[in-house]
Amino acid sequence: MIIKKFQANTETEAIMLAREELGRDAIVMNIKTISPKGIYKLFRKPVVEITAAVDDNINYKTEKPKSVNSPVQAKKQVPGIIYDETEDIAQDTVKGTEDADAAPSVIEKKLNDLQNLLVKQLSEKEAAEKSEDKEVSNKSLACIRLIYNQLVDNEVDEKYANQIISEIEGTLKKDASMDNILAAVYQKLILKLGQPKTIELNGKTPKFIFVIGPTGVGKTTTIAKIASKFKVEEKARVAFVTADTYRIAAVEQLRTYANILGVPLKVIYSEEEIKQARDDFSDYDIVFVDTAGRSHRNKEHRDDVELLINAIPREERETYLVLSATTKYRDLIKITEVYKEIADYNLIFTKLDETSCIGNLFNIRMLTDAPLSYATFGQNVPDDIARIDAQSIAKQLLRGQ
Ligand SMILES: Nc1nc2c(ncn2[C@@H]2O[C@H](COP(=O)(O)OP(=O)(O)OP(=O)(O)O)[C@@H](O)[C@H]2O)c(=O)[nH]1
Ligand SMILES: [Mg+2]
Repeated sequence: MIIKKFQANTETEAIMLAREELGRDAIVMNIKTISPKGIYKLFRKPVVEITAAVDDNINYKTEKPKSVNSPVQAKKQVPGIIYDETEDIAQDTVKGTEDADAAPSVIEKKLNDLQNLLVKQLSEKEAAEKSEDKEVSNKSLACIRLIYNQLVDNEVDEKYANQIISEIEGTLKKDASMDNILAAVYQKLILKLGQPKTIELNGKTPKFIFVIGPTGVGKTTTIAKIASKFKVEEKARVAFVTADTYRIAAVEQLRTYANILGVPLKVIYSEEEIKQARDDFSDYDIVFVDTAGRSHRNKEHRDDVELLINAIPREERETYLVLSATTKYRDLIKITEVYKEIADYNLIFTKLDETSCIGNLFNIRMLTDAPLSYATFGQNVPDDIARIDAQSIAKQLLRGQ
């Protein structure tokens, strides 16, 4: 007798697999659903497992020639079989039966006894294995669930939370403790957040810093904060350019900051004028270019910004996309897509003081692969700004509200 287990997504598929290999006479001895264990519960669906058997001695006794597809040979050819080798158990018993007419009932009875015995043995063995690793995996799984929920509570996209969990899976021991799992997730988060990219004055100067982004997110205020640090702490020669000529108030806002800091300001209306500004400010270390916040859906505006950025050679400029941490995730996705067409950017997040959920910082970093740079957390110029610290973001993502 050959007894085998077959796994498939549905019972019908599993039976088809069994018949394919063992022939149409195969009988199904047991059917059960196997739920993935431990960490796999998060990612894999349950499968149906059937135990099927066929009595190859009946074939032997009736002297049917074994074809290429006979059960024994087919077994060696069909891949994907999970369980094997509890075969030929009934061979001796069946061989000893001389009377051909009596054979079916005797064989049937003995087979039934054997089937029952085997099914019992198999299920006892499985139950023992199950209870053994259940204790361990369930404990670790509970920790993973907790951390996963924490990330999602902090608005990390489920897609990315799942990605992190599946990536640490291979590195964890079967009986990993909460501390082990937390440490693995924390490290993964830090790696994914990456090294922050901030403005450095070590290349060719003047460096043009383009600040782009939607309306009212804090572009102008952020320029004032960063510029102030360079002017005061690094004693750098700083200049301002504004292309935000759509509103008088916008120019006046930057002029106010320029006056306070004692830096020159140029208002430009065209691509030619920014090229002129590049010549005029050739003695400066850093030139901040403020742009108008218009709807990212406005194509004409996007084209204007793109022309301005491209007027400055690539190696002389950096672009920073300013996003508010309070903006809805779905809108942030659209905004980042639109600006990706304009330039390669680094990410600045503002208004962190207005939200306790910073999952979007992580989500947008994952989505765009753009480096994170600064975060702002209040209206005070120049104090409420800092370079993004991956460790502190990772800690916040793992912390409860
Ligand atoms: N709470 C809070 N408010 C901020 C922050 N950054 C800027 N703001 C405020 O947001 C408002 C808009 O800031 P702006 O700097 O004018 O924004 P903008 O992106 O230049 O706006 P437009 O030029 O009109 O597109 C102001 O009231 C700022 O004080 C921040 O980190 N936290
Ligand atoms: Mg502005």
